[in-house]
Amino acid sequence: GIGQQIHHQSTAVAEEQVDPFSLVADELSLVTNRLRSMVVAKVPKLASAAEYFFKMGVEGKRFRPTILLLMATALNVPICRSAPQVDVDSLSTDLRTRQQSIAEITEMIHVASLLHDDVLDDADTRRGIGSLNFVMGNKIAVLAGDFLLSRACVALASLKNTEVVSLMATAVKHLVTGETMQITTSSDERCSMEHYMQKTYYKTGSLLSNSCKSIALLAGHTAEVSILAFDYGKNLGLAFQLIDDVLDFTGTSATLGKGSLSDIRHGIVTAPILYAMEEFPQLRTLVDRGFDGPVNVEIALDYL
Ligand code: GRG
Repeated sequence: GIGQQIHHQSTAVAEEQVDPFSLVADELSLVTNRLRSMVVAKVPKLASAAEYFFKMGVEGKRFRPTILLLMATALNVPICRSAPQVDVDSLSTDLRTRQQSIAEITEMIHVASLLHDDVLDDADTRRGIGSLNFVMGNKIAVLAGDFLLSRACVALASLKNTEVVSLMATAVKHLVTGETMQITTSSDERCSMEHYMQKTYYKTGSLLSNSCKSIALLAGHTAEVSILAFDYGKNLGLAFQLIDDVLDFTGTSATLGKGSLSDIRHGIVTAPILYAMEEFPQLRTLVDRGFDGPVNVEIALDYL
C-alpha cells in the first residue's frame, strides 16, 4: 500500500518533469552575485582579472554550486530514523548561508584551477571566450588564480569548522596531485585504467566529494550520513569527467566553449582511448608517441 503510494507519487513527480535545478535557481543567482562581490581587489588589474570569469554571461555551468545547493536541500531534514536526528527547529537561515558559502568556496577553487590549468596547457579559449592567460597573459592568470584561492581560504576560515577546512584543503591538494599525475606520467601508467580513475578522482571527484561532505557536516549529520554524501559527490564527479572526456571527442567548439580534441592533442589518455585500446592494441604505439602530430591524431580517431 505505502510502497504503491510512494511509487504513484514519484511517478506523478516524474510526469510533471520537475527540473531539480529550478529548485535552487534563485539561490544560485544569489551565490553568483556574492561571488562577484568576493573577488573585488584593490589593484584594478587583479580585480578585473578575477572578475573575468564571474562576469554576466560567462559564469560557466555552475554545476558544482548547483549540486551543493541541492545537496543542502536534501540534507537539511532529519533523514535517518536510527541515527541521532537533526534538530529541524534549529535549522536556521544561518545554516543555509554557511552552506551557500561552501558553494561559493567550491566555485572559487574550481575557477582558480581552471585559470592555472589554462596557463599550463597554453589554452586560448575557456567558457566560450578568450582564456585569461590569452587575454591578460600568463603572469596575471597565475596571480588571479592565487587571489581566488586566498579569497576561498578567508571564506573557509570564517566558517570556523576545522573539519570542513581540512576537507576543502584536501580537495585543493588533490587537484594539484591529479594535474601533476597528468603531466608527469610514463606511457605504461597512462595506459592503465586504474591510473586514469585515480587521476580522475583527484582532478574532478575530490572537489565534489569533499564539498558534499562539508554540506552534510554543517547540517549536523552523523559520520555515516556524511560518508554517503561524500560517495555521492565522488561518483557524480567521476561520471561528470567520464562524460567530459567523451564530449572532448564528440563535441564542437560551440558546445564545449573551447576547442574539441584537446586531450588527444595534448597526449592525454582518457577513458575512450583506453577502451578503444582494448580492441585495437595498435593504438598503444600512438599513445607511446603522445599522439604527436596531426597525422597520429587522425589515425587514433579512426580507431574510435
Ligand atoms: C590552483 C586549485 C589549483 C589547482 C592547480 C591546474 C590544476 C592544479 C588543476 C586542474 C584541474 C582541472 C582543470 C580539472 C578538470 C576539472 C573540470 C572537469 C573542468 C571543467 O569543469 P566545468 O565543465 O567548467 O564544470 P565550467 O566552465 O562549466 O565551470
